[in-house]
Amino acid sequence: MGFKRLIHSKKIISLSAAFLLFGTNLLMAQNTGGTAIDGSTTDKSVMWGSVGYYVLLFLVGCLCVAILGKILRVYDLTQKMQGKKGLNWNNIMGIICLIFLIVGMYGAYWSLTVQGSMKLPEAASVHGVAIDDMFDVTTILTLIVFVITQVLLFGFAFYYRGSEKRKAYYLPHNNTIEKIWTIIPAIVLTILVVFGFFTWQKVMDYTEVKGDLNIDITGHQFAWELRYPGPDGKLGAVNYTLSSPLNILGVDFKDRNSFDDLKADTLVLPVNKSIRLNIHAQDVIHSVFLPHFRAQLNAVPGLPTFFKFTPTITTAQMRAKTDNPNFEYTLYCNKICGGGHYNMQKVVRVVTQAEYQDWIAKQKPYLTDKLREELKLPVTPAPTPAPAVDTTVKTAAAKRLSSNRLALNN
Ligand SMILES: [Cu+2]
Repeated sequence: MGFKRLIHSKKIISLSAAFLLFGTNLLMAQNTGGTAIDGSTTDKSVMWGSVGYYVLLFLVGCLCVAILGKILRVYDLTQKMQGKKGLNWNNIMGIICLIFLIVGMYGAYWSLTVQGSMKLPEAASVHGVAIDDMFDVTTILTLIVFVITQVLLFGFAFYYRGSEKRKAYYLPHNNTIEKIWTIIPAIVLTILVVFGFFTWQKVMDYTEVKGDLNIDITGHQFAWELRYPGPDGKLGAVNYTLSSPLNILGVDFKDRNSFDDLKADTLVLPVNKSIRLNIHAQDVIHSVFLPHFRAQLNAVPGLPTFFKFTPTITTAQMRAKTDNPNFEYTLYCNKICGGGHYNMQKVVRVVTQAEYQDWIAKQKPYLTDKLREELKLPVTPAPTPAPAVDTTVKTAAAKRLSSNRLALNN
């Protein structure tokens, strides 16, 4: 018996030693983990090191619980051998349930406060506020249900733990309870679904509104291309079969509206104006993702689509709000579309109307002289179409833009 116990303890000691050695190696690997090429410390070995560290902690925790269980069992048996009562396992299990409830609730609170603080800053678009409201209502409701059910579950397990003093009440069926726990969740879920339906209707606003600023965004491996309308406020047609190294987007110059279209590197948006992003893809599925505006829509080859939103907070205002002078809105690709997927990012800048007009006046035409040569188009500029009534660019800046275009074409 003594020898057996010795072997048993030897097993435990050697297991602990192996874990210690493993843990020390991991910790050393974390400390000596080299820095990445760009000087950042987000090395993969560090990440896997810390994953291994937490796995190890979990295993050590399990080992401690197992050892504690064995000690209690030995204590229980020795008590019984001495003719005493032994441990009350019902009490132990009840207390474990209570501890689980308290630790679990603290864990949920920690997750809500620490990880909850990592969420995005306030929504910078009209519909984004509605989405955030829906998210908040859903979180609050589920949080209330979570707290009530967990307290009842573990509280009951503790309070009504097995006892010789009382007998369990046999409850085969109770219609009142059945009605309560069917009707209340049904009402709450109906409210959530209806709320979600109306929010969705608002987000996917497909109505054509005069004054929408149309911007073409095209995804390809691995970049986004932007095309803005010229002074006519209209984007020319595109046809992917016309794509060439000089005409990447395949803009169709049989359409007169194409002649004054502009290309841009940064997605600049005037604040409080309805923006319509016309979304295209040329190779695989990409996804236009504007997290700060709570907007995302897939870019599918052969299936042009669009997403409308109205930005409400300028970049300058957001910099002041977040107390971060370097803050920039960003456009991402949210589909893993290949090796360079991570590179499909663009800076988005929300500016005032005046700033926007200054910026658009400086953008270069999509139809470059080289492209004009390739398409054998006359060097003289195409006649400017009558300005559209609904555009917001009928100002001095627009006139300046018009003369700019003439200058560039000459
Ligand atoms: Cu992509």
